[in-house]
Amino acid sequence: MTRPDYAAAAEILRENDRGAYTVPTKGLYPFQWNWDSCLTALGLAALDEDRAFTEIETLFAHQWPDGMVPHIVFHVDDDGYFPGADVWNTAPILGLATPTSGITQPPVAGFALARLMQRSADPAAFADRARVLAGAIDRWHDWFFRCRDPEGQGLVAILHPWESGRDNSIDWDTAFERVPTDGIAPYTRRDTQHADPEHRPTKDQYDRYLWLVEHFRSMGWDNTRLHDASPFRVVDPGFNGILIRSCADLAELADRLDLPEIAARNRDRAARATTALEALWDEGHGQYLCLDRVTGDLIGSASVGGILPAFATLPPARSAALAARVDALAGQVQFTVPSHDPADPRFDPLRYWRGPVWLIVNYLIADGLRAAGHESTAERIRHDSLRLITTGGFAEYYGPRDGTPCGGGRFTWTAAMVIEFLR
Ligand code: 9WN
Repeated sequence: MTRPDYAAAAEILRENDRGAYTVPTKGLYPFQWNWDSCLTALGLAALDEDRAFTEIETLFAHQWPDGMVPHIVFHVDDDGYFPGADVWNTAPILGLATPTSGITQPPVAGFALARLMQRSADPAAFADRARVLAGAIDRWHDWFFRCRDPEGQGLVAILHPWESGRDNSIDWDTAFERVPTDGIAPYTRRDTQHADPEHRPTKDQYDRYLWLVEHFRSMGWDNTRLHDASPFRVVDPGFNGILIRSCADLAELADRLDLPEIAARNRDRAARATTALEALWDEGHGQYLCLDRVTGDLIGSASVGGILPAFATLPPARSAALAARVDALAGQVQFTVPSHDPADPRFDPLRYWRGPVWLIVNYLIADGLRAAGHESTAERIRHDSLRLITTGGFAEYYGPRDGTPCGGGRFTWTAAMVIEFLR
């Protein structure tokens, strides 16, 4: 891989920079997204460390009073995206100065902040800012276990597919059948005007996404009530794996920043969740599965969400099995890691999270596998990721069979991951 790709990636980051935050891509996503920003900060750091910290600080400036960090911050008016600020209606209900969405996203911030500090040329210069952010991330982690694990089972639930970041994964299909669609306000989608509708979620899925938003809104976005009131409550191993890694990384960083209480709390959260994660392991699939918290059943859907826990520190036998799983998938596609098992008849190679490859997910899996000693699998993922850029440019996601670029173009976090892969 040659330097021009690095230069092209840097150009995309600059192009999507709105001063104190970046947009995922022009047109399709005109606001700030939570996990996009945190992962983008890693790429930004290679260009301008100060700007990288600002990216995360801007997101956390919109943390809710209860500790949640929303999945979208609507910094500007733009009707190019649906559902916009008026649909969520959080600002009037909660008295927020800037409107946000009312749900959250995968908590990569703890990991991202720790990595920024590890890599910093001058960590002492950023220590004060890191301390403030560590406190805010600790409050977010506390929110997760208070509001999304009210019975103290050790793992947190998502209440909306958008929270997982893997919006239309096959993982949600069965649980989604419980979500009604009656009574939702008429609406016009915008995503299908920017991207190929065949590569996006269906209308039926959008109706259910909207029903959940309207349901939570009708309850005043009161997170002390939403968990038990949601017909969709799923424990996603990928989401929890990310949370475990962020708790563990935040704990280590807090030690270095002389914040012993934050360190102890997050070490404890990571340990408890790692133990609880074991209940999601499925020997038959050779990976983790989602758990439907309403029925108590594991969901028989072999998605990349069940491989993503490789990002966290796992018992060695689990990491080894996940590496073997990626190697086995590599035999079925041209580009790893498909977001769903191609052997499943529901696999859909170009439809968003039902088959395509996403570079951010590749990065997280490769990072964890490398740390666990599975160098060759990690290297294969890195190699495939960079080949996708060469053949398809900086797309939002790609077909795993032939590398077809899909969704939005000139995509920020794809560019950030390329910068990371080229380090
Ligand atoms: C809803 C911004 C986001 C990503 C998600 C991805 C997609 C939004 C959408 O885009 O979701 O949040 O409207 O489709 O699934 O992971 O954060 O890039």
